[in-house]
Parts: sequence; structure tokens; C-alpha cells
Amino acid sequence: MLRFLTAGESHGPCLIAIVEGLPAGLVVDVEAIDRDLARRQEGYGRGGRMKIEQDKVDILSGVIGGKTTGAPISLRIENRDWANWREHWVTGDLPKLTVPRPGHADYAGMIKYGLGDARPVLERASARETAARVAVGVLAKLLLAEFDVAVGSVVAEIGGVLAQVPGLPWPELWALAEASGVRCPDEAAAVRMREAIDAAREAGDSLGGVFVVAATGVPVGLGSHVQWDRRLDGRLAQAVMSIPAIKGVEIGPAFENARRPGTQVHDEFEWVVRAMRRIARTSNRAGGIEGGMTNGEPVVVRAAMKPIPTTVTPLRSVDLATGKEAATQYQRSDVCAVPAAAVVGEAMVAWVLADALVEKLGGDSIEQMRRSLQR
Ligand code: EPS
Repeated sequence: MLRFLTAGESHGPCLIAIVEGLPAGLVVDVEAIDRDLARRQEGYGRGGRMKIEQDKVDILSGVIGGKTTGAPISLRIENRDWANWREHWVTGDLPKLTVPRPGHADYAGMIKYGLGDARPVLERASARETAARVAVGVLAKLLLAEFDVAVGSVVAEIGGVLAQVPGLPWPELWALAEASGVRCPDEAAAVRMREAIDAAREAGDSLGGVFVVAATGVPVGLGSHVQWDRRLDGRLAQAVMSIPAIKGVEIGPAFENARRPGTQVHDEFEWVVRAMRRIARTSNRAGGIEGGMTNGEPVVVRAAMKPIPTTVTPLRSVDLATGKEAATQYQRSDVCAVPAAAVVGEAMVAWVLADALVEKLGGDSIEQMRRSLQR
């Protein structure tokens, strides 16, 4: 079983992750981690904070001579912005926030933890935490890559602008997405998405959207139909839904499938002896999962992100310190973080698949896993 925990506040000294259960003998490419950390920081619509941060990982344990040892791996990512907060942090004299922002963790967190101030809530609820997840996700991607599984993402929608995602193999879509400022492989739509982000910025508003994470080369039979908590679709949904601001998750085009009759949804089999695989599917509307198990087709997870709750234009709220109605106050935020969330989505999907792979192949080392893989 793989597991990880993160710690750290948005404006504290650093983010930390502890990862346990990765097999020994995995070559850890630190540059690959830093590359994904940079990918998460990018994206049209990011705010001022990303001009301050330059995320880089420090590996503090579990890796010797560039390879995992099987021991817990601890990771650290510095918050450069902490230099601007250090004094407040030490004295505890942080700017208070007593007017909860609708859509944010502020209100429920204040009530739940009995705090008169949303500051400690927002410090931990901040999507800054997802930098740690992305670093962990690269460890999962590196493990998956040993078994020829690749994970990538594209943005399909921002602020109501829908992309026509071309019918190309996933790696080609990922390459197109990588070259687009909004991770969208449809260049015409990408232009309109950037315009929509500009318009939202002008209007003092924020935008959400939809991203799609796919994994290719996934062997048949990860997850299981035999018990509810072993079903891989459920595990993926939980992991992706746990990303801040993600409010909907689909496996394949699930909501579109729900509107069609079965004969137009289910992916028919054809018998073709192609390399090692003898069977092929005419489509992948199941998103690579049937009966809670991978079926050998690309695993496709779509996620809906709500617009960021911190908006320049105030929303109605109540000052919990005075009990009087008050407008929300704006300090700093992103206008749109859907391209960044897509990179976090990759990390969470990679994590779940790596966990399921370790579960299926067992083994405490990469070598043992390799020996037990039968395609
Ligand atoms: C966030 C608010 C902004 C974002 C932040 C998430 O930070 P700040 O309050 O410092 O302006 O930039 O995202 C990140 C720092 C990041 O690394 O993604 C929030 O309130 O959730």
C-alpha cells in the first residue's frame, strides 16, 4: 500500500510530504520533479504569487545514490514568500480575516475549529498545498514509467469556452497542450480561453473549467470489482475530488454517456492480433475502466473546477467578529488556475494508479514488480 501525507501552510516556511511504500530501486529524477513543479506554476490566469515562487524539491530521506531504498521518502519545497511573512509568523500577528469568502473553506473552518479568524484555515486550505502533491505525483509517475504507463492532461473548458479536442493519440494531445498557455490542444479555443481570462480579470472575476487526465499503457486488471473500496473508479474519483476547487469527476464522458442509449455507449470488442494484444475496442467511452478495473484502454478522468472564490469584485458576506453584513475583501489571487489544477490532477491519478500497480504486482523492489508483471 502506498500512502502519503503533506504538511505546511501557504505562507509558512515550506511544504513537506512524506511518502511511504514505494518499492526500492526506483531511480528518482529530481529534475523531473522540478519540471512538474514548474508546470503547475504556469498557466495563463495565475496571479502575483507565482512571480514570487520558484518551486524546487529537496529530497531529505529514502533516496540514496539517486535510488529509493524502500524507506519513507520526505520531500521539502520552500515557500519563497515566507520571507515576507516571517515576522508576522513568529509574533502571531498575522492579518486577520473575519469576513468569510463564499466558496472558500473560511466559514466552515472557523466554525469547526472554533477560531475567530479564518487565517489559519486559509493558510492550510490554500491550493499552495498542491505543490507537495505534484512532487509526490512525479514519484508515482516515475514508478509507472518503469512499466510503460504515462500520465498527462489537457484542459477541455475554461469559463464556458469549450475545446474541440482533436481525435489524436493522448501523447500528441499532451504535446499540443504543453505548448499552449492554457494546456489546451485546440489552439482556436485556447485563444478564446485566454480572452475569457482577460475579460474575467478586467471584470474583477474568476473562472473555473474542466480538465482531462489520461493514462496510457495501463495493464488490465488494476482495481477490483469484488469490494466497494477496491473499485478503481471510486478511488480515482476520491483522489481527484480531493484537489481544492474540484467539484465534479467523471470517468470517460460519463455525463454524456448518461444521455445516450447503451448501444451507443459501450465500447465494442474486435478481434485483432496486434502485437501482444489480441483484442481491441472500437471506442473508449468507458474511460478505460469496467467493473472497477482497468480494461487496458487509456484511463480517462475528467474533472470540473469551480471558479476561484477570491474575487476582486466583492461578494456579500458577514463579518463574524461584529455580526454585521460586510463585503469580502480582496488581497491577491489567481483569476483562473484550471491549467495548474490539471497538473495536480495528473499527480493524483498517477498516485492512484501507482498504488493499484504496487497492490497488483506486490514486491518490495522494482525488480520484484517487474518479474510479476504478466501482460
Ligand atoms: C490561494 C491564493 C493565492 C494563490 C495560491 C492559492 O496565494 P496568495 O494568497 O499567496 O496570493 O497563488 O496558490 C499558490 C500559492 C500555489 O502555489 O498554487 C488560495 O487562497 O487558495
